[in-house]
Amino acid sequence: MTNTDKYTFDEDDVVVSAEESYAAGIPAVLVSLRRGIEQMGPVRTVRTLLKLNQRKGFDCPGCAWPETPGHRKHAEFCENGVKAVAEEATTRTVTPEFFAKYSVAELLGKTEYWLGQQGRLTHPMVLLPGATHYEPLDWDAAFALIAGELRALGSPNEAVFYTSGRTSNEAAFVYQLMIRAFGTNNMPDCSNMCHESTGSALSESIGIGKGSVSVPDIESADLILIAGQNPGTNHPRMLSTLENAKANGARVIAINPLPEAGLMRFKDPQKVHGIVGDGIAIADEFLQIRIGGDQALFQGLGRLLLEEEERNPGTVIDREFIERYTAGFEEYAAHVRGVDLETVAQATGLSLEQIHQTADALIASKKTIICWAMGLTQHTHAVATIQDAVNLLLLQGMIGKPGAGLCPVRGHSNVQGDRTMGIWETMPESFLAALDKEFGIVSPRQNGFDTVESIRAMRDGKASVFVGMGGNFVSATPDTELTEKAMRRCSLTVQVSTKLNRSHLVTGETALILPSLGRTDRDVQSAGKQKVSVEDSMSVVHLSRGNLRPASAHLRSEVAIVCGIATALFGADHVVPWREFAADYDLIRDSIARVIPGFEDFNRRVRQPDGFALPHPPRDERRFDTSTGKANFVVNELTWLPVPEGRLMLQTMRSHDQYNTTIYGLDDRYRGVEGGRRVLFIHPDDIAAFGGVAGDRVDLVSEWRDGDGKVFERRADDFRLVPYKTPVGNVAAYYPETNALIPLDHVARKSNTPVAKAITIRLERRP
Ligand SMILES: Nc1nc2c(c(=O)[nH]1)N[C@H]1C(S)=C(S)[C@@H](COP(=O)(O)OP(=O)(O)OC[C@H]3O[C@@H](n4cnc5c(=O)[nH]c(N)nc54)[C@H](O)[C@@H]3O)O[C@H]1N2
Ligand SMILES: Nc1nc2c(c(=O)[nH]1)N[C@H]1C(S)=C(S)[C@@H](COP(=O)(O)OP(=O)(O)OC[C@H]3O[C@@H](n4cnc5c(=O)[nH]c(N)nc54)[C@H](O)[C@@H]3O)O[C@H]1N2
Ligand SMILES: [Mo]
Repeated sequence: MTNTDKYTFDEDDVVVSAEESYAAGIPAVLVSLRRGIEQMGPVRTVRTLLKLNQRKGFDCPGCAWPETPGHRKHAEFCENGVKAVAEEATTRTVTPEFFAKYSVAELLGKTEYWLGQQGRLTHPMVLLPGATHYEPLDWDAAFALIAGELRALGSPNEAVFYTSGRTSNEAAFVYQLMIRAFGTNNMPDCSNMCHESTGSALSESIGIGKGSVSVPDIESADLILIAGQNPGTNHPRMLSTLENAKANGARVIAINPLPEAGLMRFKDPQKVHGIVGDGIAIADEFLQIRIGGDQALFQGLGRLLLEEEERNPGTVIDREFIERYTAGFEEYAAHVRGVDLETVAQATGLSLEQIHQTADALIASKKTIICWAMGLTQHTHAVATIQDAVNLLLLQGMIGKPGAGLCPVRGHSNVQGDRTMGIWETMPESFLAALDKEFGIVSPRQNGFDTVESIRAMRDGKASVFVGMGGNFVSATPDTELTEKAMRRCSLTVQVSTKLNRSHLVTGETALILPSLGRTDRDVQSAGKQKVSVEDSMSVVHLSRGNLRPASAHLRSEVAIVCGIATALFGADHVVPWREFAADYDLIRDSIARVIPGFEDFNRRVRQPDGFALPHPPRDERRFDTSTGKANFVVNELTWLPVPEGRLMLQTMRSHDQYNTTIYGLDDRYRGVEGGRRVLFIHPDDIAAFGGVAGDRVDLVSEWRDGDGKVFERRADDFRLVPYKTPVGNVAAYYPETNALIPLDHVARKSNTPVAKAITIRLERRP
C-alpha cells in the first residue's frame, strides 16, 4: 500500500493518511463529545446522552441495532449515535429570517453538509408558484393547501407518499391509514432502496421478510459470517455484541471488498482494555471478495458442504431438518454440484484454499449466523444472493434453533416497524381487510408505486403530488438529474422534516416544509405527554420518549401533522377519529392491536421494561408460511460481475461521518480521509493502468446500455484518486455524491432496489 504516509493533495483540503486499523477507542469518545458540545452545548449534551437508549429514555435515531436486553449499560450508545443525536438536538435553528435571507436558488448552490449544519427547521414554510424565497404560513393554511391539491387530482393514484425509516410506529400507522382512506397504495419508502431485497428473498425462502436471530443468539453462536456490512461505522453497538460472542468462543469471518476498521479490530471505549490496550480483533478471517461475488461464494460453499457429506455421510448436513422442514433440496443439490469452483474463485477473487477453509469452518460449526447489509442488498442479483445464503443455512438446519440463523442488519431505526405498520405498496389482503374492518374504510387493492416507479410516474406526468414523511428523496434516490426533473414536474411537493436538505430546494410548482418533532423532543398533546414505539432489527418493539425542549413552539409531531392533513382532507366527521388519535397515541395503539397480529394488548406489553418481541414463526416454531408450507431451497442461476476491459466497478457507500444524506462532517477517520468527500478509493494498479498518480483529479463517467444496446453516459465530476486496499478493478466512493451515476433502470431483479453497489464506470482526466 502506498498511503501509509500522510499527505495532502494540492489545491484543496483533503488529507489522506494511513487508515486506522481499529474502530472506536479513545478518539471515538472524544469525537462524540466534541460533536455533542458543538451542536448542543455541555448541559444539553449530558442531559441527552444519559437518556439515550435507556428504558425511560428515547430510542437512538441512529441505527436499528437492538439494545442488549436486561442489562443496559448507563452509556448504551456509540460515537455515531451521539452524532445522530447531536444533529437532531442541535440548538442551531433555521427560521423564517433564514429563508428571507437566502433564496432557493442560492441554497441550491450549497452542499448537503452546509444545509444540514444550519440547524433545526422551526416554522411551516411555503414556496409559492414563481416565488424565489420560502415564506412562513400557519399550519391550518398548510393543511388546507395539501387537502385542496389532493382533492383536485384526477385520481388518488396521482399522489405519492414517501416514508423514511425514522417515523414511529404510531405515525406510520396513521399515515398509511390516511393514504389508504384517500385511495392509493403509492407508498414508496427508504426500504425500497435498502433491505427490500432481503424482504423479497426471505419471504419466498422462509415465509417472513425479517431476520430470525436475537442478541443472545449472536452471543452464543459458533460461527458468524458478516457479509457486505460495515458495522464499525453503521452499527457500532453491534461490535460490543460481537465482542461478547467472541469471548464465548465464536469465530467471525468478514466478507467484504474493503478491510473495514471495525471488522478488523475494535476497542470498546466502555471497557478498560478498549482504552489502554490494542482492542480485540473482531474478524478471525477476512475474505476480500470482489464486488458482487457473494452469490458465487455461497453456491461454492454449498457444493463443498454436499461433497463432504458424501464423503462422510451424516456429518455435515441436517437430513432430518431438510426432510421435515424444507422443500426443493434435490434441485438445489443438483444445481450447486454443477457449480465450477474455478469460476467461484474468479468471481470472488478468493483462493481455492480460502474457499475450502470457509467450508471447513461451516462444517465445524454447530451454530452459524449470517449477517448482511447493503453490500448484499444493492445488487442486480441481490435477492438471489440472499437466497443462496439462506440455502446454505438450511443445509445444516441453522434456522429456528438458539445461536443460529439469519441476521439482516437494518438501517434506519424504525424502518422495520414502518413496514409492520403497513408502509408498503403491496400489503397483503389480510392486512387490508383488517384495516377496513377496524375503520369502516375501503382500502384500494391495486398495488402502488415503489420508489423507482414513483420517480418514473412523476417523470411521465402520471403523479403530480409528492409528500415525504422524513427523508431526503432527491438525494437518496438514483439518477439525480432525472429524479430532480421528475420532482420539478409536480404541482405540489411536501416535506415533513426536522432538518433542511436538498429535497426542500428541488420542488414542485408549490412546495411546503412542515417541521416536525424528532425522537429526542418532548411530545405533549392535549391528553398529556406522549410516547411512541419502534421495532428494532430483531423484531423487538419498545417505547421511546423524548425529553428535550423542542427547537420551536411551532413544531408538531408527525402524528399531529398526519392527523391535521387528514382532518382537512376528510372533514371533522370522518369515520377515523383523527383528532382523538392526535390527542392520545394510546388510542392509535389500541387500533394497531386490533389490526396487526402480534400486537395484542399492545399498550400494556409495550410498557414492559424491554418491550416485547413480535412473533417470528421460523424462529419460534420452525413454521414456514411459504407457498409450499416449508422453507424453500430456491435455485438461482449464478450471477457475478466481471469488470469490462478498461472499466471499473464502483460501489457507493457511507463514510464514518454521515447518516445517509446527512453529512456530519468531512472526515472518514477509519479510512484515513480528512476534510473532503470527493474521493475515489482505488487499487494502486488501477491508478497505474490509468496512467495517473495518487491525488489526481478525475471525473467519473458511468456507462449504461439500455434494452436496445444504446449507451447512455452519466457523470460525477472532480474526484481525487486515493490508493486503497480494494480489489483490482473494484473502486468505492461515497453516496450521495455518486447517485448521479446510477441509472434509474439499474435495479435488482424482483426487489426493484437501485443497484448502488455495482456501477460500471470509466475515469476521465479533468481538463
Ligand atoms: N453512522 C451511520 N449509521 C448508519 C447509516 C449511516 O449512514 N451512518 N445508515 C443506516 C442505514 S439506512 C443503513 S441501510 C445501514 C447501512 O449499513 P452498511 O450496509 O454497512 O452501509 P454501507 O456503507 O453501504 O456499506 C456497505 C458495506 O458493504 C461492502 N460491500 C460493497 N459491495 C459489496 C459486495 O459486493 N459484497 C460484499 N460482501 N460487500 C460489499 C462495502 O465495502 C461496505 O463495507 O446503516 C445504518 N446506520
Ligand atoms: N448511492 C447510494 N444511494 C443510497 C444508498 C447507498 O448505499 N448508496 N442507501 C440507500 C438507503 S439504505 C437508504 S435507507 C436511503 C435513505 O434515504 P432517506 O431515508 O430518504 O434519507 P436520509 O438521509 O436518512 O434522510 C435525512 C432527512 O430526514 C429528515 N429527518 C431526520 N429525522 C427525522 C424525523 O424524526 N422525522 C422527520 N419527519 N424527518 C426526519 C431530515 O430532514 C433529514 O434531512 O438512501 C438510499 N440511497
Ligand atoms: Mo438503509
